[in-house]
Amino acid sequence: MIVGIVGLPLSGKTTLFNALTGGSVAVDKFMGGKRETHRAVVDVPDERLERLAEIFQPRKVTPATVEYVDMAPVQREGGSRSGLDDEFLGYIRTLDELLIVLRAFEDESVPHPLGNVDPVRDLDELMAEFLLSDLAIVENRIARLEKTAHKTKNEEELFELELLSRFRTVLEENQPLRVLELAPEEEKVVRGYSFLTLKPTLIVVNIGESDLGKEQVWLDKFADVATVPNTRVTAVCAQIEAEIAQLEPEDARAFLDDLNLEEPARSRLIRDSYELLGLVNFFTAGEKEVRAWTIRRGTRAKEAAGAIHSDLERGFIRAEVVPYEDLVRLGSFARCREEGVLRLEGKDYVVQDGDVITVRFGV
Ligand SMILES: Nc1nc2c(ncn2[C@@H]2O[C@H](COP(=O)(O)OP(=O)(O)OP(=O)(O)O)[C@@H](O)[C@H]2O)c(=O)[nH]1
Ligand SMILES: [Mg+2]
Repeated sequence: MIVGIVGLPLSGKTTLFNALTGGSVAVDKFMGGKRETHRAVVDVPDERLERLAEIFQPRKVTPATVEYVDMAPVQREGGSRSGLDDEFLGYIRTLDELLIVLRAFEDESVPHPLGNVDPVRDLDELMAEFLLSDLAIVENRIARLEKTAHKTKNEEELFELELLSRFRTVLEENQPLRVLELAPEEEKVVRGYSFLTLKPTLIVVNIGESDLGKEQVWLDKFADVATVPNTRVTAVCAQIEAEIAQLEPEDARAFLDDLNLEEPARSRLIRDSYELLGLVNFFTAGEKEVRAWTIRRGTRAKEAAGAIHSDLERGFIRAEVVPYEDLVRLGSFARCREEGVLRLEGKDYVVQDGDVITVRFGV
């Protein structure tokens, strides 16, 4: 699962990338415009995994991960409304989620591409680009379908045409496609188009050091956006977070205390971006390893077993399932069996978030 960090030039993308990944990619005030990107795989903090590790004392603990990509800035070629570079947009379309960085910090030594600091306007600018790009795809496809669908009366094509017409209306009203809550069969029809405004979106307002504690003032400006489905808005100071990410744990604690912060925003941001992906975690637990596995919501037991190993899917017999809460409350699989909370499930069982699963299989 890949989360792309996108934003206008010099909004703090690389700084935030460093904060999230604990890395130290050089930030350079004059780097704007470079195409290359950085990427890193990051562990998703999960308290449940820690609790399971306390019980099983495994040799190894393996959390779920998410990958972050630090993107080149969004900027229009020659400042025209002609839209963005196709290659750049094509790449953004392959991402699973967008993390949009908006500059809210003041710093005279860092120029702003639009002249002054105004994160609400910057979000409008970015959304306008993404909306136009989606609209172009929708209109192209509608034009093609209109030529054929009415003649052939092909039901699938008519269904898609009707759906895309609704998309066009939404985009023309300047709304992201996320406002539509799609039924699974609708989602399936349009998945291949990878619409930008349909992707889960985490908006990060990058505030200045002096605005720490005044996050809500900034967040209030984005109250409307925050109500859009599959959208979250949060405020952090990327610069400080990047500095904290470089510290040893004790130093980081002291630093946070100094600033009256409870936890680094890093953990929260990673969790937010992970949750927005709409995925489900199940666990395997034993003396050897306690591990989190990532599957899509609605995945059935046999296929979920395949996430662990293809042999487990092929030779799937049944799954022994205990909800995480019960296992932590009772302290062992044996006690769960005695109490009747350990269930045997067949291949079609829909795996739930937090299930601890032992797969029985034979090959
Ligand atoms: N004061 C302050 N400066 C920041 C903050 N975040 C980033 N900066 C500074 O802004 C400049 C640009 O930061 P980058 O992280 O390189 O921004 P970027 O979006 O990756 O820039 P490009 O990739 O060139 O578009 C650097 O000088 C950073 O030190 C912040 O929260 N506060
Ligand atoms: Mg950068």
